[in-house]
Amino acid sequence: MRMTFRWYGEDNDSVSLDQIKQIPGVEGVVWALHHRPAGEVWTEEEVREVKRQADEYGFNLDVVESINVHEDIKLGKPTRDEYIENYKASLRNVAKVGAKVVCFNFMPVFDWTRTDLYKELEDGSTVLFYEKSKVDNMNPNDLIKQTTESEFTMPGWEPERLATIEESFKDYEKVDEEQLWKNLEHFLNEILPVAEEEDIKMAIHPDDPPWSVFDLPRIINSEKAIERYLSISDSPAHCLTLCTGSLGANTENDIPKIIRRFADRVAFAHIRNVRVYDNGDFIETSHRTKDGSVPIDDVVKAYHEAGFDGYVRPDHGRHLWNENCRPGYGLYDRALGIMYLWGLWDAYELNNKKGAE
Ligand code: DNO
Repeated sequence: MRMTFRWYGEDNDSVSLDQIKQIPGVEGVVWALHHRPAGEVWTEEEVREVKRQADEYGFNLDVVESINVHEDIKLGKPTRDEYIENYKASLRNVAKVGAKVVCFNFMPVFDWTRTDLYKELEDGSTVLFYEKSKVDNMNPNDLIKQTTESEFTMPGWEPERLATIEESFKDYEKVDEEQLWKNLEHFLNEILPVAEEEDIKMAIHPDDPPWSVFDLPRIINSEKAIERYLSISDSPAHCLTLCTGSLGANTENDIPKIIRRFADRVAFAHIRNVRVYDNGDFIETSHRTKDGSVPIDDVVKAYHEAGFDGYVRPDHGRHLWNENCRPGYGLYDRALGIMYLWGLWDAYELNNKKGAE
């Protein structure tokens, strides 16, 4: 497993590259041009600038998260063609600085959704929280207001996208799940040949949470959905970002089983834990198995058994020790998460070695 750490870029993150450098075993930063709205081309000049910054610390730029897909592509509007061409141009440019994996998602309008960004846990740390009944009864505009109040812009909650929210909701009245699958397939048929040429794996991120919010269709949310997704193409560029926290919010998703089944198509692993309550609420906890509902020890075991040599990152963490950081993306808990993942991995390695002796 190749360890990475998400970094939002110079002047856009509370965590610096020299801090990341001190976390054991991190080879690369997971990056993006966060200032570029979905649909625009990422220019060669801009991506080369990120490369220059990462080079100073010896980090690779193998993983991009995300090049966001313009809403018109998800909606299948005639204007999608231009945005698809721009997406191809961005793929060609990120390949120039060594990108090997591009994470993306196909969630209508909203990316990940939470009702509370600073819910206090028993230990005094704060975390991201999803209260199901609240979302079920909430006006989307209130959720937007609350999510974007933070001093940091939230990935997937960019102002340009949210400015056209009412129009988007109207457009989606005509797009059901089947239509969304069709629009996704069209996008993939266009993009995968370019990705293949550039030696890039396109790794779709599952829906977070893995169910419909505000009656918008969501389709990448279960083992069955992943099976359908992967059957769309045999291209080596057609891959997954397997996010344990997103899929894990539905306890019917047996994540170690999903990994054991599809490990060879996982290009990028997001590993984090969530504690799911009987009423459907969930809270993000520390990475440790005992602290949540996802068996992170078995998740790592499944990757280890598969000889996984793809990219991994610790995902969201708690906000600890009064850290002022982007919600879910502080330094401390993600660093602790990495050490937990290495601890498990090394123990499974040792176990194998002992077994072979
Ligand atoms: C949230 C992230 C998501 C993810 C995108 C991938 O913290 O996991 O925003 O980056 O869904 O496209």
